[in-house]
Amino acid sequence: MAPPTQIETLVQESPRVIHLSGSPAPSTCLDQFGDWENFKFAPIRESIVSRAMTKRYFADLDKYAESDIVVVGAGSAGLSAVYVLAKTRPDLKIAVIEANVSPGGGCWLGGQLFSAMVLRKPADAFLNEIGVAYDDEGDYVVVKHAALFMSTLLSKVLNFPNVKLFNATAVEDLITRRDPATGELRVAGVVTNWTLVTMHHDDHSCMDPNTINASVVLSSSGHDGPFGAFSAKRAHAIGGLPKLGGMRGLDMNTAEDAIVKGTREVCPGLVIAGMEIAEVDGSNRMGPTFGAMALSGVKAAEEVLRVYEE
Ligand code: 48N
Repeated sequence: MAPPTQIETLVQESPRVIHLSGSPAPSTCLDQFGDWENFKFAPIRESIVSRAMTKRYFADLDKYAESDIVVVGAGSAGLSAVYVLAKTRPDLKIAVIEANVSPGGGCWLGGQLFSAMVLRKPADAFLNEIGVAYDDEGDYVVVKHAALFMSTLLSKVLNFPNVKLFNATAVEDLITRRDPATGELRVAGVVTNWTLVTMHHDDHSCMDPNTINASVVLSSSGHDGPFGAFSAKRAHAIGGLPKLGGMRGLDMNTAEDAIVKGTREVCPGLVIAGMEIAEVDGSNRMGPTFGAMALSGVKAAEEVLRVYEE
């Protein structure tokens, strides 16, 4: 009879998780598992799970009802800004409102459903900051999968104690104030509702919204999707923004510089970043390159703090 192979010997001696290489896996938190016959979860009652969720959610709603900063849209520009803001000012309360159940916007794929994601230099600096590996191709870098960038950025942002993400929640209006002396309109927060409610105001009776007051609103709601460029369009509609330029055709070299340089406070209390600023300025679009989103977020954070500290 043939002698037992190295793997068979190892399994007999230590029935733990064995790596494909045949060497015993290093001890991990998972070493406790193995006797699945006698496996059993700790006991629970359903109401305990319900209370664990609702207690926390409503405590957050209460805490962030007065936020220092509200960010509309958890795409690449918005989340890059939140990362810089939360790291720079851990004392500020930052509420992120995202209409989709899944945050990340258009940044889960590189372009036309391809995986790899291109960022032109110097946006590689942001990848170095958050610790995302890439191939260096000279004037640009390539992240092997856009989801690696977005999942890393999301993980960093969600780990900040002063950030709260309200996803599946839409901003459906802006809170505004008029300067008593000048009559100038100032944005002072956002009006929110569950996204599914927002999408059914036309076919259901009145379903009133909730509100979040904030010193500064940063809107990075993108250029497409059901709510694209939301704050720019709403600010224009209520007289806070004199005109909308409308996004122009694709020109990578022109677009990315314009988006980063155009990121700014467009009316008192409202900073706009990412592709949404293309709708304000009539900038070109850049298509499948994301460096401008990351650096628009970096600049937006500076703009937001300038406005906050005024
Ligand atoms: O990813 P997006 O759409 O927006 P940005 O500006 O962060 O990144 C844009 C980028 O992905 C591109 O479009 C690339 C570079 N292509 C350019 C081109 O030429 O095609 O994220 C916006 C997020 C989304 O997740 C939306 O769901 C969300 O904002 N959103 C809202 N969330 C809450 N309330 C709203 N009213 C709302 N509107 C949009």
